[in-house]
Amino acid sequence: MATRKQHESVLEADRTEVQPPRLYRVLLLNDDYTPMDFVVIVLQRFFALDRERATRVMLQIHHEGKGTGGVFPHDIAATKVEQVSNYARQHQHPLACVMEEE
Ligand code: TYC
Repeated sequence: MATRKQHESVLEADRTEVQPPRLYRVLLLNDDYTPMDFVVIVLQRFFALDRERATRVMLQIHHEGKGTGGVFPHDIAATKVEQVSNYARQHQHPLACVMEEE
């Protein structure tokens, strides 16, 4: 009588290394024209900073040229850049927002 092997397959350990997601810093850049209050609102609205932290980050940007809104995985960082850039353009301010890999 012919025998058939049943269930020959074996579950093997998954040897694929899982890497942590690459992270991107979303930066706001200083300029001479965007009002300070507007930058504080942007930091509160898009980066969920409270008024005090937002004011501190805004002043750091004003004095040092750039500052961090937050650090996120790629697609979230890219969305923040788009949202901030669109919001600034809508209000006719030159505020620049960029992302860089950590
Ligand atoms: N330098 C601007 C001013 O004096 C304020 C400012 C702060 C602008 C932060 C942009 O990302 C910025 N009105």
